[in-house]
Amino acid sequence: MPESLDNQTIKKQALVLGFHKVGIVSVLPWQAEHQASTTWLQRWLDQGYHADMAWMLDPRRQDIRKVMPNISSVICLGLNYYTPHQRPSGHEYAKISRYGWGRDYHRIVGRRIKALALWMQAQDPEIQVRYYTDTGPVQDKVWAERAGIGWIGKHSNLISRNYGSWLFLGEILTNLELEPDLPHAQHCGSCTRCIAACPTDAIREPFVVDANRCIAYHTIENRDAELPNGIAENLQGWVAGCDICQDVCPWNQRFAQETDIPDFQPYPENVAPTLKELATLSIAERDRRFRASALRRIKHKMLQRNATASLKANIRQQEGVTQHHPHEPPPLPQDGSPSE
Ligand code: B12
Ligand code: SF4
Ligand code: SF4
Repeated sequence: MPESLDNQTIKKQALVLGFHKVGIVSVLPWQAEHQASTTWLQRWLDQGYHADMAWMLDPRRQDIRKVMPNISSVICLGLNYYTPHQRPSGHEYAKISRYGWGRDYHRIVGRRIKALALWMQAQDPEIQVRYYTDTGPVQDKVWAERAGIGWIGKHSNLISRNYGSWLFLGEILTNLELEPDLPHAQHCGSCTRCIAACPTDAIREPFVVDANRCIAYHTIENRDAELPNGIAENLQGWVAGCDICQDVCPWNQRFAQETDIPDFQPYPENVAPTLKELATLSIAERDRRFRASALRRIKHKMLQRNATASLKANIRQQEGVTQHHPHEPPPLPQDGSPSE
């Protein structure tokens, strides 16, 4: 197994390529803890929390050696995508989540990961690599937490001390032997803001999101002609993903920093589109607006469905028919809140 590159040299190169976070996990010698997260994954699957995402059942997700049998290390990478634009607050506006505001992160992160992987191989042809960003049967967040990039918060997203949770994640699996970093400690403490703020009670318990109840799942993945009632009534204007649990997180409120990657700046029409215009958007217009965007994954009919459902929910609310999700304003965290 090659040992030609070390931890620090790889990290330096990752930073040169523009990554904001990098950390390394060694899976040698193989230990049970490398599979520990699969207990949670299996439990999540057993409860049906994956909804219609059958691809989540891929057994390789449970054991990284099935993805790369001669794996020695996982190089985890993060790219900050936060931009300080704020959405307007009127009911007439459609909300697009931040991950979809700019160019498709699969391309932007993928291009950089590929560059790092090719650079590694150029240093030593014995080095083998496989790389992913949301694209493989690999648990991106779990490996990133072990690599010390951040911790998995109670909303189940990975939070870093420097950028909050506005980080896209990816990783390089390699046969290269590398010195590992320490896993990141938890810093949610007794805070439960994200759980209290979720309008559909999708965070069933700390760290566990049921996709069947999650607005992000229904607006991005659900291809049915209609959204279930409990979701449609509580969309709050979201038409593409949902950022509510991240927006309320104190780590994001205090530590988000503007990204230096121009590709993540929002397309001008993505921050404040109206529900009406998206509900009636033509296919040609949708293709023009979302060119090279991650939102292309949301089919034209789905986008129209989401916007129409939000419009209808607004009308019902004005008529006083809808039962709002009853929750008190989220409590301020007592401990575990960011103190630096
Ligand atoms: C499936 C999926 C979804 C599904 C399910 C969400 C989910 N929480 O799993 C849906 C469609 C709902 C979704 C939504 C979103 N997603 Co998504 N999604 C994924 C995907 C493909 C797999 C995640 C996964 O393995 N889920 C399975 C469950 C079991 O895992 P988990 O929630 O991660 O839970 C683990 C831990 O919480 C832990 N755990 C569970 N319980 C407990 C209890 C204790 C005590 C402890 C210590 C640990 C623990 O173990 C679990 C299993 O390993 C990843 C990409 C990838 N390949 O990893 C992107 C990914 C997670 N998504 C991402 C994003 C950006 C989003 C959205 C923010 C997009 C948006 N704005 O709408 C939302 C966030 C919604 C939310 N609150 O989770 C990013 C997250 C980046 C980050 N900083 O964390 C990822 C990593 C893609 C990427 N490469 O950047 N997503
Ligand atoms: S993304 Fe929205 S619906 Fe899903 S868990 Fe977070 S707040 Fe709830
Ligand atoms: S809102 Fe609070 S509990 Fe939720 S992820 Fe952020 S710090 Fe953790």
